[in-house]
Amino acid sequence: MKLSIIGVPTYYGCDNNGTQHSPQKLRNANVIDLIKDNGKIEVVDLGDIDVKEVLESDKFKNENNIKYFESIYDLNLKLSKAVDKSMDSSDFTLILGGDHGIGLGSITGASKHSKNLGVVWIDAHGDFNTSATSPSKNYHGMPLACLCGRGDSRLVNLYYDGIKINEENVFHIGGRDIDKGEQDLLDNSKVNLYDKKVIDKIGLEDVVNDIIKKCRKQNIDGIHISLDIDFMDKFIVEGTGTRVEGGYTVEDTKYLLKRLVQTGIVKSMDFVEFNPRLDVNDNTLKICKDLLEYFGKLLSRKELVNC
Ligand SMILES: [Mn+2]
Repeated sequence: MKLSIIGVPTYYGCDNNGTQHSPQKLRNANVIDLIKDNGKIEVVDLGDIDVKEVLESDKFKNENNIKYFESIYDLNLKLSKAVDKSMDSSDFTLILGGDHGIGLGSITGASKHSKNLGVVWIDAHGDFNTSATSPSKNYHGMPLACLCGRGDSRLVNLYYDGIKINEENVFHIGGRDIDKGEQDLLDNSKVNLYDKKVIDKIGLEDVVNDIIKKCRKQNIDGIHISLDIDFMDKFIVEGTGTRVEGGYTVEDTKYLLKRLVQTGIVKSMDFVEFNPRLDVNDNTLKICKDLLEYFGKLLSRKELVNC
């Protein structure tokens, strides 16, 4: 098992300084060794995407509806290529954000490596705004809609023309702070939405059972996980920019990762929205390390626990 890591040091999608330090903070905390699981996984660090700097005073230059548009377009294009290339030569590609706006590039790259890709988007927020509906104009609230072909046409057609993921192949878990405009869009889409209301009713176990059943029925042959750490409760993850109460635990997150990896078709994952500047006593750093170490163990043993 060879796993490649790509860092994306940016905060331009969330406009909350700090997330750009996440990849290096995680490397310095020895995350690569933790993922290796005592040498069972060969980890290759492909370094960071070169993020084009934009002055804060120029954040609306060239585009009124998406902050830092120029850099967001550029870094996602570079990331698409990097993930596409990485997946040619690795069994698994792990993308360390950065804010969640990088999901556009990572999934665009991953979409080249499955005939019928599924995306599991784990997040307190919908990330399904378009530049027209977004209240904040922060791109990290828009990438999922873009991937499904909605929103700014330059971003929708990034890397190659056309939609990157079929809506019925999107499984969104954990939503509990969804804007009105994006809720309307989601309600009129084929996205599979397992928001807090649904999870409270049926439980995480049946959520995953349903996702796995649909993946089989829809002949999904590859899964990309996009994990926003604000899926977890606001009192658990201090080191992230848009915390929401009523969230989930570290154990819940591990459970989702375990069940998904056990399908044997997860090929790539984003790990996003860790903001070291907002962290308190490295509490969130410790959670990130724990989750990534656990993830390495899952990957190295997945053939033993296939379901
Ligand atoms: Mn998100």
